[in-house]
Amino acid sequence: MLELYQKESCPYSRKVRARLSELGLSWIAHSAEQGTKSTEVLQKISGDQKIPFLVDAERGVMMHESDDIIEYLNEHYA
Ligand SMILES: N[C@@H](CCC(=O)N[C@@H](CS)C(=O)NCC(=O)O)C(=O)O
Repeated sequence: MLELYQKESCPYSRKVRARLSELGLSWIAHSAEQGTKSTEVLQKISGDQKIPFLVDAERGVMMHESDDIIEYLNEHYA
């Protein structure tokens, strides 16, 4: 299952959410609002609190950068 650390208000997150929807993929949204458990987890697994951050556990892939995430989705899920 794809997991996306993101925020509703973040334009880069919005771009990734839009592509996930266009591709009809199932994914889990983790809201990385300040002080939440999701933000703690994000810090631990990515080393910072930058969003969007994609986790594709099945492929063992984790990545920052909205354009890179979209390219990855297009390559593996389009
Ligand atoms: N170039 C990045 C920009 C991402 C970005 O600036 N995200 C903001 C939120 S909209 C953020 O995480 N800021 C906090 C930080 O950089 O630690 C992308 O396209 O994903």
